[in-house]
Amino acid sequence: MIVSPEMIPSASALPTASTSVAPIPTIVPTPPHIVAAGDVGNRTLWVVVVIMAISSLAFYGMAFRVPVQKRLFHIITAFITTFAFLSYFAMATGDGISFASYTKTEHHKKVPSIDIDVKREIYWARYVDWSITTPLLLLDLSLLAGLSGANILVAIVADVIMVLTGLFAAFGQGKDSQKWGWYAWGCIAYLVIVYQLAIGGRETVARKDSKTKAFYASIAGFTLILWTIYPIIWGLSEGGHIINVDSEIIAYAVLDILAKPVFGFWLLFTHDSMASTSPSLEGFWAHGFGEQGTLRVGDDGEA
Ligand code: RET
Repeated sequence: MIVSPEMIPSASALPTASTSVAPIPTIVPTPPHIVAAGDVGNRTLWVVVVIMAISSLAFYGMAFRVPVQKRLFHIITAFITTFAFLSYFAMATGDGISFASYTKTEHHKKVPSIDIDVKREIYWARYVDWSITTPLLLLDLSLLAGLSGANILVAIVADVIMVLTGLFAAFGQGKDSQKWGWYAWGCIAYLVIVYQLAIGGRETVARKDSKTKAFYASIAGFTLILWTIYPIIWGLSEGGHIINVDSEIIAYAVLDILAKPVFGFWLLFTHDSMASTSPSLEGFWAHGFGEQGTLRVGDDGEA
């Protein structure tokens, strides 16, 4: 459009600038509400650091008391508590912790409801620990039952999916349905593990001696009951924000002590007492590659 001089309004028609400035309403952003561990939680983390360290030393000690052919369970179990020691050390020192943000609506009777921004501590080191140690725990149980390689692989992959979906759920920034969606995938993966241990494991251990059968039934039963409590605690803490961070730490600490050191001592003492029936691993595990199997530089495979 072309503007002609007649179209410009006279000075009197223009709005006049006023000298008084009206007060500008100030918006003070309310800082987010922080949900973090207190003294009790921190002390609990340190207690578990010590328990995991002592158990690891004990398991390595037990490993050296048996011949290398009988050491597989000892080594796997000692690795489990070593990873747990490192993860608890990370959590107790303040590393391995991050924050997840969410909005909480507070309902009031007389005044309108208000939304509060909340930041809750998420102990991500837990998930790193679980992604390594729960497959190792499954390996212990699978080897005891004599599960096939194919079944072990399915159980371990399902386990890693369960832990990773739990991690995604814990950090989910989106809608609640998204978070519980991740959680649901984790629960489905957990059912795959239960199937492998309860159905597959029971079927294969049935071919073994009665002592091993009875032992597998008790230790796998103990494991399944214990593992089922983890998603419940998750639902009450990281998921539903019903219990505080200290209670979350204590609940996981009790479960972790039962699932790792108590499980480990039970497994290794029983295994050592059944030494005559436990398999002896020769070959690569005990001796490395022998003369015949060793590939030398320069070998071209021709006679
Ligand atoms: C999550 C949330 C997603 C759904 C499910 C879960 C299960 C976790 C379990 C953890 C076990 C941990 C152990 C640690 C040992 O120290 C990830 C909480 C099913 C079963 C045994």
